[in-house]
Amino acid sequence: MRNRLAVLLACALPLSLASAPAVAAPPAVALTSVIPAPVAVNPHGPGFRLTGRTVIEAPRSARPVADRLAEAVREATGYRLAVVGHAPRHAAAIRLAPGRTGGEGYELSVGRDGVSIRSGGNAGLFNGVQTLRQLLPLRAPYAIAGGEIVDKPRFAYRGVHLDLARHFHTPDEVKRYIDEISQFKVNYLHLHLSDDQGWRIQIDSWPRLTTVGGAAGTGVDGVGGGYLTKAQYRDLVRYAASRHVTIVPEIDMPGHVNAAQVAYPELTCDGVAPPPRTDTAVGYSSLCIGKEITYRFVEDVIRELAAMTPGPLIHIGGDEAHATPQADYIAFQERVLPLVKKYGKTAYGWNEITQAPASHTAIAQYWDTSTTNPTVAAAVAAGTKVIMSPANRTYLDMKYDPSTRLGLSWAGYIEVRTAYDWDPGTHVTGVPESAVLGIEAPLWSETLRSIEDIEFMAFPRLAAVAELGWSPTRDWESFRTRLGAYGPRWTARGVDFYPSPQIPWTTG
Ligand code: TNX
Repeated sequence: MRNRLAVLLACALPLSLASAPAVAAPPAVALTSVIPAPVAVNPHGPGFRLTGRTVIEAPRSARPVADRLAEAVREATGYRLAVVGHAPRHAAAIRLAPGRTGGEGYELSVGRDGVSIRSGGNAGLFNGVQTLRQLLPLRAPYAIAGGEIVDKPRFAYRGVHLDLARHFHTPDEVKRYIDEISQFKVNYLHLHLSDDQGWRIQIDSWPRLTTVGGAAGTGVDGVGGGYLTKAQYRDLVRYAASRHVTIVPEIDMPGHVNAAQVAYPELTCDGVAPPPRTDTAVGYSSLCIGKEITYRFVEDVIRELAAMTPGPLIHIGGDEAHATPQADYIAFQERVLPLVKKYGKTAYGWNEITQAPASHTAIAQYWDTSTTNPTVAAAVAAGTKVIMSPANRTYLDMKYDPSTRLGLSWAGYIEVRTAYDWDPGTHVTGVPESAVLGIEAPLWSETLRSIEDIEFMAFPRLAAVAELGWSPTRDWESFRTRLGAYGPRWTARGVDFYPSPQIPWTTG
């Protein structure tokens, strides 16, 4: 029936069109459809058709990026492309090559003979590869539109956060999350490794932290047990690094420490173990600020964390310490923030740390829902750098709307447009863009158990946050169209994203 229709149509058409295939090949994906939007896009000229005979050419130094590209192409198309040091001059190839654009920037160009991605380093080449992945159609023929893209990030820090304390998420789940976030050029993953309900990272000098604090039965509702061994953590660090993602570990203190105190009652002021907690209350626990053992504990943990973390940052929490008197809180931070430096790392903490002068050489994570915070502004004037995570814009654990099955709503509902329509460089009074290192989207796990839960809350909003972190301009109409066209890619990878009514989803 369909063939007969094609013949009838062909007869009715002028000759040149009649000889075209009855079912037209899908158009190439436009160069302008990439998320996050590149700095400059110049579509022109013939494109390139990727086939199983296309080769990937890369110098030895870029081999890890080339291998990742080959893996991504295999997953997307089934083609097993050869990776070679030198392709013949006019061979159809994707060429990774040194370029003038340094750091994380890259230049991508698509012509008849293939694709070239140039950058001064592997981080830039990797970012160019993520762009190319989005230009590959979902189905054969794999026509890639012609033209050039020149690109680099607005902010150096583009992060996401994942709470392993309220519910433990396995290394395989974290890896899957890394695979997804890195496609949007997210380059930091902050892991929240301890809280009242659980302790999730092996510390050799305090073994009960995990044997007790990470045991089965810990976590919200007693169903989030588990912890990372050092070997698993190191493996995650390596896996993330191969996707140009740096792991930032967090141990939350002086509040959020109930699980540690259950394991080690000497960390309380009266030496009595508190009951384990599996509820979601916050702000009731505190380390004992006047006891020396507190600082032996903190230093041991920071030393062991620093030794297994190649990245530059250690997050020491500092939020919601409502059970710590303010003077004690400041005294604690004046001792602890310098400890991070002692072990060769930069201290990073929730914005409450800005009450302490020692935070002036640290990084504060702005999670406040207000656009004014005089304590933070004063610290910034004294040198503190800021990563923007306003809870009413970037918290991926907030419900999309009142009907969302998962998540919380204390900071409001966050639909995609709310996550997108703000500017991290001007959002907070007294925090100019020059003080902003970047942006991070936290994902707290009180209501989340599975990787499906994580993905449903993160996507599509994370794409919005990623664009704010990378792209120089913001355009909601353009973004929502590009996001709508991206949906079938998540579907193809089995990612159960929230089908926001604000987005014109296409079916691919
Ligand atoms: C506030 S944000 C917290 C967390 C909760 C989160 C839930 C922050 C620094 N602290 O303890 O998990 O809200 O949205």
